[in-house]
Amino acid sequence: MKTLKALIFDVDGTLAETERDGHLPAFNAAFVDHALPWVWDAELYERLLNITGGKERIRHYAEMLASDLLARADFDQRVRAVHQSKTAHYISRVERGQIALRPGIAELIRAARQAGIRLAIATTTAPENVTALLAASLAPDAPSWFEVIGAGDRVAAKKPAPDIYRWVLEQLRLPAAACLAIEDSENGLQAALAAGLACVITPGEFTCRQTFAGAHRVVSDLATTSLDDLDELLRQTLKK
Ligand code: XBP
Ligand code: MG
Repeated sequence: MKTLKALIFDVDGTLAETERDGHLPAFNAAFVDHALPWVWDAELYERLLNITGGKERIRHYAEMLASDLLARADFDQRVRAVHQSKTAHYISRVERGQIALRPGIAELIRAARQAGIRLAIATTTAPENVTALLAASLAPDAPSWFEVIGAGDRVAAKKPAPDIYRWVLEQLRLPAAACLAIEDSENGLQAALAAGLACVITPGEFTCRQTFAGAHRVVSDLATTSLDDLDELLRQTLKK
């Protein structure tokens, strides 16, 4: 009898290197669409990722470097418009098959389904980005494999706040002790821990320089992690 009843996956950086292959180029394409003289490179973007949420990230950048734009009465409306363009560019890249799942992700998800382990998503990205990625990179009906998809503006306080994980647990009607979170970042780890969840970290290209104090396991990827490994990890965690 497994202790583990549900796996709760983060999306960006965890399921796939979506920041490198999707969001960053999509932001830059949206800036061109909106005649903004901005170009985010990988070094800057790694820093900007400390701000979760694409709209919040654009606002933060404007607060740092574009006070003229910030002062405009229609600033919030412009941020939403830029973010909508960015989301369209991101989904277009996903649908063109430009984003592959990280090692072990598809196998673990399929094994969980076969074992009756429930699946959920807890992410900061927009929900349409999640369903597009799952359908394009896993299976056309993959979004339906996830009982709960907690995404984007579902909660006001984004990671590292625990709100999205707490919402997902409420929807699952499960205690944190029966679940395991899988994340790639310090923000995601803090959100999961604050929600009472054990958390496995698989650092990605933009988060491998972060520290993950409190993580229950840190592995480069999930290629050699089985469902039984995760069930045993949760059991050991609960004994402490
Ligand atoms: C990472 C994020 C998101 C993405 C961009 O989410 O912070 O904001 O960078 O997506 P995750 P949006 O919790 O999956 O790691 O522009 O849709 O916010
Ligand atoms: Mg992430």
